[in-house]
Amino acid sequence: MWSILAPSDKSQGAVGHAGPRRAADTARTTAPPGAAMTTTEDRPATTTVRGACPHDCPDTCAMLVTVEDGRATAVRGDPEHPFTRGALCVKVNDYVDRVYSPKRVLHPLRRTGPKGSGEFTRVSWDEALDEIAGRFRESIERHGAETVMPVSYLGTEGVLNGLNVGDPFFNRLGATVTERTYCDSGACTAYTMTIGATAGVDPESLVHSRYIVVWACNVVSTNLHLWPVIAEAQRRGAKVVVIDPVRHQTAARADWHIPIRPGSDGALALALAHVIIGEGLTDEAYVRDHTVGFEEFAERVRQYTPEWAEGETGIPAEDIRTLAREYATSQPSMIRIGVAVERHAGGGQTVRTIACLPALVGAWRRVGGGLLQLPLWAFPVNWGALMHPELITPGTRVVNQYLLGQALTGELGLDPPVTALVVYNSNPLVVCPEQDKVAAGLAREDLFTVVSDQFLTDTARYADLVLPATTQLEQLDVMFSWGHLYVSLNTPAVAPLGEAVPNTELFRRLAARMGFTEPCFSRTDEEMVAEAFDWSAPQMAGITVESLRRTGWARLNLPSRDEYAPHAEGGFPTPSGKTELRSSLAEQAGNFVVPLFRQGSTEHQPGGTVDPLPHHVASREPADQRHPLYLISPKSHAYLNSSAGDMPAQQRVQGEQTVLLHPRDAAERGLADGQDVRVCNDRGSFVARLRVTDAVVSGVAVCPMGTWRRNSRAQATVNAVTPPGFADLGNAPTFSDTRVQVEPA
Ligand SMILES: Nc1nc2c(c(=O)[nH]1)N[C@H]1C(S)=C(S)[C@@H](COP(=O)(O)OP(=O)(O)OC[C@H]3O[C@@H](n4cnc5c(=O)[nH]c(N)nc54)[C@H](O)[C@@H]3O)O[C@H]1N2
Ligand SMILES: Nc1nc2c(c(=O)[nH]1)N[C@H]1C(S)=C(S)[C@@H](COP(=O)(O)OP(=O)(O)OC[C@H]3O[C@@H](n4cnc5c(=O)[nH]c(N)nc54)[C@H](O)[C@@H]3O)O[C@H]1N2
Ligand code: SF4
Ligand SMILES: [Mo]
Repeated sequence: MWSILAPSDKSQGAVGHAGPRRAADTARTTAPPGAAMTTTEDRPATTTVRGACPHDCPDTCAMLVTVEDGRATAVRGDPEHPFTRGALCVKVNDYVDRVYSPKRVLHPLRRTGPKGSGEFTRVSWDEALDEIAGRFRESIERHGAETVMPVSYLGTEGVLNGLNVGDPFFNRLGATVTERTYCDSGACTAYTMTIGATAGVDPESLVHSRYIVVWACNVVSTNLHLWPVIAEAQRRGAKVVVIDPVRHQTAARADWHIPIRPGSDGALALALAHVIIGEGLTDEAYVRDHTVGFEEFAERVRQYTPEWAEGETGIPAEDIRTLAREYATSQPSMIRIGVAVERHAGGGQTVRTIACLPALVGAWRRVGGGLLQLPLWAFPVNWGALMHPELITPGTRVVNQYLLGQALTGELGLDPPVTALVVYNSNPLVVCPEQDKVAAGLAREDLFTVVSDQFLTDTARYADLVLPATTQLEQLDVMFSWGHLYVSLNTPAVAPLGEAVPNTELFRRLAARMGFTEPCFSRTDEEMVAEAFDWSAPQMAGITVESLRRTGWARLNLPSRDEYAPHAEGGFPTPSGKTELRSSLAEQAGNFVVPLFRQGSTEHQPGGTVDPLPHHVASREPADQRHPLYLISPKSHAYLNSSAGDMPAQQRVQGEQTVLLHPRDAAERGLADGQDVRVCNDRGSFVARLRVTDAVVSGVAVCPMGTWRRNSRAQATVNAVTPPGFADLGNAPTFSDTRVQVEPA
């Protein structure tokens, strides 16, 4: 039954337990001494090169790449890395097949057929760059530079080639600034308001937790290498609770699965606070010393009774009381939030409320207690040197790329309109809501579209020019992690295939063609590595580029997982230095997007008033007779977002696009397991294979995201029905605030 979200895959269970750890970095040296970072010459016939998985995944695995006579022949997880523990996942353990896939784009391509047809002819880099520069200049002359819009996300997560690699170029050009809030933006705003942009706990310290609440996260699929840590805690006696509308393979391994109605987590969190305070389960000293606003907070949550929350969540009031009591009294207790909690109208307040809970019960006091979400903030990344926000022309408009469909079809009323689009590190036709609008926009004859990718994605098929991008084995990069505390250096294992270039090189070439002379446009990759982090920060003590060249990775210089309790004595990076149950930032600044997702000044921040106390926000899309079912679209097990969605091995594991329904909902509609169904609402529809299972809460349809349109039955995937609205904080998406009907196809 659990194979529904984890189809027939044995490899995912292969992560072992940490073996003995070697202290000496030199014990891990495999690259020949003196091997240059960027050249692949002068290596013996068979070598092992140290790399790091490039994916937007919390695990950031340390990879060992076997290279024979200049060709990569295998990748494997580094057995010495305490988090990777020698195993990659089903998405990556055949990465070599991705690198050498016959589907790779290896040369610049110019469109010859209609947009979307996928008909292209090979052109030279010179021709491609000339055409881009010429078309940009034409468009800019006619409409002004804001007519150019970049779209990028986290196809690769490396500091060099990832989220910000194109920012200096587009800032200097004067292009529309895009806000990138797909993932965790609502949570980051909520944390900033509540506990500050803290790195939170060390994920490895969860072995010391006595109570672990996995709240909307399918760890075994999406954060695989955390599972052995949780399982170890479980063996040591911790209770593991999963709060999720789906009894997936992570829920199946928990001690207690609490099924919940999508979008109602805020109600649950408020009721937990109600019980904790009402029953006197708070850690009074911690609350007194390390929180602000307790009295008002207590007054606020008085109205949110478990009985009320039962109506919202579908969880029996008595279970809510039990959860509150156990969570408060089993110290140290830990909450691991997944992205799904932020993906509805009240997602921001939901995370705000959850972030208050550890302080109420004093969970931060001990190693293994607190909240786990984004250890990324522990890395001293030099964001400014990456983005160069000072190159933005003041007043330049900001458009959220979540609204791409509306931006391209004119619905947003942009003046000037977008007439030139550059996509890299992203596949918006699959990952963006309002898929039909995105497709209609991309089909515009007057839109000049450039896509840089490794593959001819659904989006790339609409491009006028496709530019070939290297894979991680062909490029230098340095990596932070949002799931552990190790920095890693990815040394290129092989020379770039064909004429593929790293994103860094792509933007050097574009900048040169546009005549940009600022020093940041001629930085080499090695120079960018040197700028990527503040190497003199205390966390980096003992770590240098040189040492990473030898070791591949290193733990940040922080206390060990057995000692690290970052907020035992408070010290939250909020204005008051405390957990702000009543948020001064919410009161003063209103709503905002953190700089990671939106570069530049505070201009055009969403703003508005935000109640400084946590509160309940109802779903935006209420049920109606035509669309009575909630739809959620969690991550696929075998794809990484849409990456690998066209790879045969992963397709075999994932199977075709599927929608899950509870037997009652299927029966009501006369639908049978295995039949093709249409999932629809007023925004669009898609066709999927029906799986009838009581693993999902009744009233909910579940369709994993990541399938490509062209590999689906009706050329449409789950984002054909998802809405464009923002959640209450951080302009987070509202993928989960979606209602649909399911009917025979
Ligand atoms: N295999 C795989 N791993 C991945 C990725 C991938 O695409 N595939 N993507 C990576 C990325 S970019 C990210 S952001 C992370 C995300 O990883 P997760 O945080 O795990 O995110 P999701 O898979 O979206 O959702 C997790 C769970 O939330 C549940 N859920 C949905 N709506 C609700 C709700 O309203 N309330 C509650 N309580 N639960 C709900 C879903 O059923 C699902 O089990 O995974 C990363 N890892
Ligand atoms: N319905 C629904 N929609 C979602 C989500 C959901 O849960 N449900 N999740 C959202 C989340 S959390 C996220 S993070 C986003 C993810 O959105 P994206 O980051 O856009 O994810 P991918 O679809 O994997 O697209 C990445 C693309 O970058 C390409 N790529 C990889 N490496 C490189 C490189 O080095 N250079 C270049 N030029 N290209 C490269 C890959 O081949 C791939 O086509 O999707 C969001 N969309
Ligand atoms: S996708 Fe995640 S789990 Fe898989 S190899 Fe990469 S970092 Fe590790
Ligand atoms: Mo994400």
